[in-house]
Formats: sequence, structure tokens, C-alpha cells
Amino acid sequence: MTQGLTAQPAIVALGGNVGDSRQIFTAALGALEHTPGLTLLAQSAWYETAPVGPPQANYLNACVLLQSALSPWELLTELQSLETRFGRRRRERWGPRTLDLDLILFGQTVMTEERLTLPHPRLTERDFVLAPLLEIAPDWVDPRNGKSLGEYLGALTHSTILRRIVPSA
Ligand code: A4P
Ligand code: MG
Repeated sequence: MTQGLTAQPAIVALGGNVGDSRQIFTAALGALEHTPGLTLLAQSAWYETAPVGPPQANYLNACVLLQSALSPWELLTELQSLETRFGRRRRERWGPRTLDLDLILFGQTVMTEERLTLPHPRLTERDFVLAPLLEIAPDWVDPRNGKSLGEYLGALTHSTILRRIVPSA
């Protein structure tokens, strides 16, 4: 079931630290662009970040803004099949991965289900999501409490960001 006329803006966060992350991001963005029901509207710069979780390689992180005619569940299913296509194997929680595609926001949707929680449950704790998100959705306000991205970023005491990379066109 698609939502047709009620297409919504959606934010997807990309993360990866196994393989050639730049090449994987480029290919994953191409695949998202070609997914029926999705339009790629904007993308952030890419960030090299220190890992959160068990010791592992640095990550590449980024966010994209999509227009989605798919429902949130359909979009999550697409993202999970793309992760699998790009070699993702689910092993250790927060462990190394070729490609993580998290659904961060879907319009003003607020929901708490195990399969899908929106906004993403760890959005507010992670500068590697908040900083790229601020580039592409600077005016976003949390529908749960009216807080801005800048307020969330300002409250963080730990930075993971090592380098901001502008991807070549
Ligand atoms: N799920 C619920 N809500 C959502 C949502 N909004 N988006 C469910 C995506 N998935 C959602 O996800 C676990 C379950 O969450 C799924 O069944 C889904 O239905 P997963 O992708 O299978 O597993 P995961 O990614 O290992 O778990 P998790 O807890 O989502 O990991 P995170 O939070 O994504 O952390 N350090 C840096 N610097 N950069 C990173 O990108 N990423 C992680 C992974 C750890 N450390 C990192 C980074
Ligand atoms: Mg994930």
C-alpha cells in the first residue's frame, strides 16, 4: 500500500565502516534515487566519525532528504533490503557494518513500535546524525517537545566528528 498523494518528506541516515564506504554510499544513493516512490531532494556532506560502541574502524556518516510516496514501513523495508544488497550482515549490536540505513524522520510522524520508532530513538544522542541533518533540515523542530536540532547538538558533551568531506559531484 502506498500513500500516493500524501507523499511525505523523510530523512535517512547512512553509516558504514567496512569496505570502501565512499563507493558504497555513492552506489546506495544511486539505488535510492532509482527506487519507485522515492525522490532524492538533498544530501548532506559526508562525515568521518569516531565509532560509538565496541572498538572498530572509523565510520562514514551522512543524511539524505527524500520525498516518499511509500509508507514508513514500506520505506524501512526498502532500506533493509538495500542494506542486505550492500553486504550487511547483522551480528553484534552497534558492530561494524558495510551499510546502515536508518529512518530518522518521516514527516511529523511520532510512533513507538519495536520494528519502527520515529523519530529514530537515538537521534538526539548522536552528533554523527544531528550535524548532517542540520545541513539539510535546519528548521526541523521535534514534534514531541518543540526542541530544535541546534538545542540537541548544543546539549551533547561528546563529539565523534573527525572530518567533514564534501563528496565530489
Ligand atoms: N528500528 C526501529 N526503529 C527504526 C528506525 N527508525 N530506523 C528497528 C531503522 N530501524 C529501526 O536495527 C535494529 C532494529 O531496529 C531493526 O529490527 C529495525 O526494525 P538494525 O539496523 O537491524 O541493527 P543495528 O543498526 O545494529 O542496531 P541499531 O541499534 O539501530 O544501531 P544503530 O543505533 O544504528 O548504531 N558510530 C558512528 N560513529 N557512526 C555510526 O553510524 N552506527 C552504529 C549503529 C554504532 N556506532 C556508530 C554508528
Ligand atoms: Mg540501524
